[in-house]
Amino acid sequence: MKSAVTIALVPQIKSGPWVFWENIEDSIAKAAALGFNAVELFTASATAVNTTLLQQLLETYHIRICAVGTGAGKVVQGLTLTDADADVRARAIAFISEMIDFGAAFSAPAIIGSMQGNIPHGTERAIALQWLGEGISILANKAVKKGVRLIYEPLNRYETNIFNCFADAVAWLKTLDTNNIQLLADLFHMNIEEASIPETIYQYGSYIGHVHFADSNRRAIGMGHTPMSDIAKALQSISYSGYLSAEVFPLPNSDAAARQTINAFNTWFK
Ligand code: LER
Ligand code: MN
Repeated sequence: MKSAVTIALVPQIKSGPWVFWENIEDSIAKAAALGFNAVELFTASATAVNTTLLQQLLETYHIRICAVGTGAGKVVQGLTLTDADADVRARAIAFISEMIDFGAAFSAPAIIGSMQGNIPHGTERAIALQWLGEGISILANKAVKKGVRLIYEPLNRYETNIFNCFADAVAWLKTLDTNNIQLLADLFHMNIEEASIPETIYQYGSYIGHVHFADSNRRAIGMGHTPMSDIAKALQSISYSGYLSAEVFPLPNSDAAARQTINAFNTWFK
């Protein structure tokens, strides 16, 4: 298993659960100094960061990009894959498609979290799920061509009314004509929605492609009451070999949250 920490470069969402917010070089330097294997980037768009500069930074600091988040498409531009307006859905697909290109240049998958949206008022659930399935299938096929997976993230009930539990997300994924989608196990969302996080990991382990490493209160692991021992055992027992990426609030500050995260990672997984 590999460690990662989030870097958000979108000023409009400064209150979100991301560890580093500074300019990209300082953030990457800090992540590398703490010994993280990778950083997860949250950018305003696919062109927000100069990729040549980014490549140089990754080489200088011997660190990788583990994934790119696409949520700015919703937060900044109001796009989702389930908007009732077909034009907005098409722009959401185009936005994520460009993010797949951006991530794939660094062998990193794109994550569909908040871009899944919500079943709109006045729209039948089956119709909205059809829109979501069409969009995600197009994007999963695009990701195949780029040699990366697509990561879909079940969110808690306060963020989406689509799928909150792994069981429902997996049942729906099986209806799609693609096997290039993996699920994101965000321990914060799972703490709210799953009956048991370890049992869910045992049951759906083969679908897990990424983990958001967050405690029950969305602070760094060890700062809440999530039972990490059983979760670590479950991840080890399914031979999870991907990243545990700290998508947590920068509390009490970014540096302390990052340090707490890497200490927790080393405690449970080294
Ligand atoms: C994104 O990874 C996520 O978990 C959402 O809750 C957006 O904040
Ligand atoms: Mn998450």
